[in-house]
Amino acid sequence: MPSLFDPVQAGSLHLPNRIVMAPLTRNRAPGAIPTPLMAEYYAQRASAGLLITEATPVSHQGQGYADVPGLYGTEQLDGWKRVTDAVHARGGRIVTQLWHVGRVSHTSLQPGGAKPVAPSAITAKTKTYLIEDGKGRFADTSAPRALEAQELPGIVHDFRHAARHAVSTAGFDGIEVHGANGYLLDQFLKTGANQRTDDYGGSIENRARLLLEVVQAIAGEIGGGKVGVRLSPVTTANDIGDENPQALFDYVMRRMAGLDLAYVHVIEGATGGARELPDRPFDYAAMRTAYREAGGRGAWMVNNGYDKALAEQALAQGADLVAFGRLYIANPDLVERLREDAPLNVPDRATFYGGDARGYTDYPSLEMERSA
Ligand code: 8OZ
Repeated sequence: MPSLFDPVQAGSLHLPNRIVMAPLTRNRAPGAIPTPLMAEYYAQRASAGLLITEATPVSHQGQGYADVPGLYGTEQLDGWKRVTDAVHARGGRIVTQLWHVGRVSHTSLQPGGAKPVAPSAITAKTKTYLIEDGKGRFADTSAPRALEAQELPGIVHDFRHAARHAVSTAGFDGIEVHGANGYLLDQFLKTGANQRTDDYGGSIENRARLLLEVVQAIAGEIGGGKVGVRLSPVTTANDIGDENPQALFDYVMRRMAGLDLAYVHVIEGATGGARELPDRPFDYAAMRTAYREAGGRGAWMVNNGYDKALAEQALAQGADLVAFGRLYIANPDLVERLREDAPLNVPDRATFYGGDARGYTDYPSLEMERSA
């Protein structure tokens, strides 16, 4: 049985261990440009088998929160290049998570103050995060407009374009498509947000179409072996839900199987919350079986509330990689701490979103603690 500290191949990514830094929104990129502080933050965590960046909009329209870093402008790409250089200098591997928030946005964050876009004109009962006069606050999302069918190739183009530049200009080792947590691609997937009557709504095949087109386009651009996909079958994050997630995700997995992906990343349960949802049972093993039986060979990455014991259990049950979120906020050397069963620093919620180095790059490593 593999341990967390054994290497694994994920598509074209060779990972020295099975511990992954989950994507974590931190809102520390004013003007959507990655900063030198962000380079330091990711480089501190370079011993992870794989780093996944915070969610990163592929277009201005794809942005839904203040001070998240983008991946569509020259200065943004230059900023990210400093991040990937710093991680590579420390021997790490880093992919970026490509994001379009869809309806989870606010007119003040959209180009020209326009309405956010969505599969259907249904407002998400959720909050977004704005920064005004240097002060952050949560605000209701704005009412969206439904995307016209002829706009969808433009969305696919934005993802493909961002993926190309992520790898060729910004120096990332690959990308992860954010298909989870109630953002645009998840909105198209699920009945709670998608009431379209065209080829992108109604049946499971239609609702999965945009996600599959995006992943296929990116795989064609940079090679499937550099592409991961994040999914959250039963989360209620950002007011999302589906009438029949098992059938939906079994179908998505069978279709993904042919794309030779690096990995599939599954958030089990409610994002950042309960792993078991009694009112929404879901068989993750069946989802993985659907993928494997259709020939899918990507690494299987699990996420949500894992500790070392639960992670080892997941590996024993067939997972290949485990992504840790909150533990990585507070423990830059999480790999070493888990290896030694050393005490873990506790993350400070007050500094999760926005701010400066405090609660970001000032969590100590074991080495720092021992030499203090
Ligand atoms: C927390 C705050 C803002 C965004 C996600 C990108 O849930 C996010 C996110 C998380 O996937």
